[in-house]
Amino acid sequence: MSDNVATPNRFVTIQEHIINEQRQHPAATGGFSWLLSGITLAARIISANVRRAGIIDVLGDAGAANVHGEQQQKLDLLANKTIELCLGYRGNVAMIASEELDEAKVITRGETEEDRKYIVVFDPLDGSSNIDVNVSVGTIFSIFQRDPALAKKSDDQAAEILQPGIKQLAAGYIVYGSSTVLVYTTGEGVHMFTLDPSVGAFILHSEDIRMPEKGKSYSVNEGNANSFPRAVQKFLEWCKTEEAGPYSARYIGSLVADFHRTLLKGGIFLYPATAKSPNGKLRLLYEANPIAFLAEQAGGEATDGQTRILEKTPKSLHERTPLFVGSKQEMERLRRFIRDEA
Ligand code: P6P
Repeated sequence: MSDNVATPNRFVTIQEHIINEQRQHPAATGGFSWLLSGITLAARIISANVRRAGIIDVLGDAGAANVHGEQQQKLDLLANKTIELCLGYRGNVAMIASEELDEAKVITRGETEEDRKYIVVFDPLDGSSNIDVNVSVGTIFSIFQRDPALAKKSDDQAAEILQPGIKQLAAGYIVYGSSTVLVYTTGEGVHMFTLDPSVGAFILHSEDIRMPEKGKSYSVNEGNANSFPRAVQKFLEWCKTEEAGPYSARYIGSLVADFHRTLLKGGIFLYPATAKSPNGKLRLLYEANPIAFLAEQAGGEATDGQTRILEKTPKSLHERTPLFVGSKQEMERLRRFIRDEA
């Protein structure tokens, strides 16, 4: 081609990336890729609404509270419905669970097991209370295969959903920030895409992201510090010493945004048990688990202070957990303070 002809940069869309990943698994039927494309469609719709929140009537309270007693935002319900519809159209998702739904929901009554193969759990719009002040928010998702053996043990249809995080087939998040970025893993590394709104496609930004072994910041709501476990208080005091750096404090108050920074820059995010949330505030199934899967795939770690997050088996859909996630060096340092306090 002559030199003076502009050639578009070679870009890879998320659909192409997912298909390429699928080709690594000869047994893959394409149904999983089809499901992931349902999530990327929902992400584009939610992004369009988040970006116009001040213009269209989607700001503010929806006038109802969720199962956790939290005031639902209009965008929470819009995001929830969008994901439910986009997954329903895929025809292979048996059940969903969401922060905004009290109970698990059957969305496909297909005839064959292939029709009803997957379970998707998600937080449709994490950090939504920040929307009104234009702070980044996000969607977090996690995909499992159904486990009929669990269903047989209980008449609760949600039993199949209560699987440990190590069973996740895929996990990811979309952060609606200065740009809309989707990060996902299927267990083959962590990959990041940026939404190009001019063409409505997620374009590959980085493949196989590695979390730095050590970072320069810690991320925690220090307003709760007086009720943190003593070991956590000592760790944070250490972070402020010349010996440690000191570390910078960075806290946005949206899990997805705070974790996205930790994934790319390293460091540590902490949401410990507090007086107000004695079991931690974050939910195991659709917040801690997907974040932990991504962190470990990128070379980081995630625990509840004692146990690896991915090895915890949920006892209920909306179970909460303390969450410590980040670079190996900070996680090891925290572990030493916890061991010394034991
Ligand atoms: P706090 C948002 O409400 C959220 O669920 C997470 O996104 C975030 O990490 C956490 O709560 C913030 O909680 O108590 O610091 O406001």
